[in-house]
Amino acid sequence: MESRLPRQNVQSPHCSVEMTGNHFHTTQPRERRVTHTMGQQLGRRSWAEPWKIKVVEPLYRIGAADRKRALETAGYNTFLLRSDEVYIDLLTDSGTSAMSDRQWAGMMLGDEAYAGSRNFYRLEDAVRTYYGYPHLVPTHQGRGAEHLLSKTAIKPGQVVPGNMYFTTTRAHQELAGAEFVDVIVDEAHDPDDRTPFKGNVDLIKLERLVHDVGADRIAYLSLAATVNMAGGQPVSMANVRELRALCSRHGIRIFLDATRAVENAFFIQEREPGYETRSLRDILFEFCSYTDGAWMSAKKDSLVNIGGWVAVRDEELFEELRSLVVLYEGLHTYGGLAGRDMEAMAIGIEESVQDDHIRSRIGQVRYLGDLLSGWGIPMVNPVGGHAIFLNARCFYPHLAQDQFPAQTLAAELYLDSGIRSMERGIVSAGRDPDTGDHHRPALELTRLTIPRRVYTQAHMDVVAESVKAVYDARANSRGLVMVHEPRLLRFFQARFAPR
Ligand code: P71
Repeated sequence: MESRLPRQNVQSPHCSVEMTGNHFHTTQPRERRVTHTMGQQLGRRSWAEPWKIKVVEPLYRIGAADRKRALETAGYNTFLLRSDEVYIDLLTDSGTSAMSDRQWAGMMLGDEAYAGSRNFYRLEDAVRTYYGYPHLVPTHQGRGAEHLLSKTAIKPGQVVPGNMYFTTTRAHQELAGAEFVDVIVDEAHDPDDRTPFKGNVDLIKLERLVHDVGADRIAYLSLAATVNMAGGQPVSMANVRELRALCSRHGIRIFLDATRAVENAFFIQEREPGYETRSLRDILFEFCSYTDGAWMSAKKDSLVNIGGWVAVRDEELFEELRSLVVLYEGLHTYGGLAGRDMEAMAIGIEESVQDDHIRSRIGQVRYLGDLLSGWGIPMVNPVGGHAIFLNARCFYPHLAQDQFPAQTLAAELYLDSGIRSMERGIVSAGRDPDTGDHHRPALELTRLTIPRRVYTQAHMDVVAESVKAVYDARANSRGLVMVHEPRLLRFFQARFAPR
């Protein structure tokens, strides 16, 4: 599949910045003449980020012995490292974006009134304009929105079908008394299947579920675009359109996890016939038009460090959400946020739907993916929007899944270079509430998540070389045992020891 990046976003020819002093890489002889840019090596014109840097934050890397001690203290769990112990932080793209000068300026326009802040109305307007939902309830972040929607839209004993689980989403659905049923297409569970829309819902699986349990027992269809745990894989417009028809036939609502829906729109523009010349903005709006409402972690697509919302079309449901938000988050015009946070979010929404922004964002993820693929490193393909998902099973075929291959890989990467990644395998999947046994997901992945507008191509090169070093040493890894297991969302605070 050909990327359109090179043709549409070509680096300006007058740029003559000289790169100097990468003191971590002294293995190449200094006199060697560089004759090809990275773009040329990859057979395309080079392109550059559509921004320049105004403020910098220094990075440090602690030594190998200190990293070993830090990892032991953290119980081999990258969530428990202190960020000062981390060099390049690829734990998550959540709340880790760099805000623009416009967003920072917007922070000064915060109206910190308890009720009716002007920034709330700006946010409401942005959500109506770009996502199309008339009724907005702000929340402190995505899981606040998941909580409110799960409590209002689920009756205990109901079933929630969805295109693969997400950790916090499923936890809230289960806490509200529902059973989550995975109805994603089979291809999503196969890291090597290169189908373009691996996030799609399997209509036959959904239809069969409706038939088996009855439409009344289905609380709603939980549709995520893109699908995080499948590797950031997109849902096609055709799929959501067909889902709308199927769900309307049975009177079932569709709620969208819009956390990375702008990235989903990029893949539709790139891959779906008929959408090549449509703007991201248009595509996003049409996609949302097939759904009854959405919840959002604005910490991803919308380029803010904190914030979220839930928005719906139905007035009655809105009324219920508005009553609950005052109990759990704050008044319905701030939902746990400061006025300035809502302003930054409103501006972030506008910036997030710019075509050149998304091309550069996903282009950077692909750049890392292309390097790793070229070296034969096993990972989820096609590369998704927000991260590279390394296939830990293939790194460590000698480890059983309950020796935690993906957790092991995250630990090895940190030891090698100070890069922080995240386990997305058996530890994240948790236990089946009925049987008490581990969920054993087909995908055992370690995620290298790329924050938006934060790191450069040189950082990606350093990451790629570390992954290669760990891959080359893969036969030496022995796996981990879990020595402490929290009851809820165990991956955040679980502790491990070497086997
Ligand atoms: C990510 C996160 C943040 C996270 C969450 C749980 C474990 C580890 C890291 C958060 C999402 C998400 C989707 C699709 C809802 C949330 C919750 N993702 N839906 O990927 O990806 O939003 O974090 O704002 O509460 O690192 P929230």
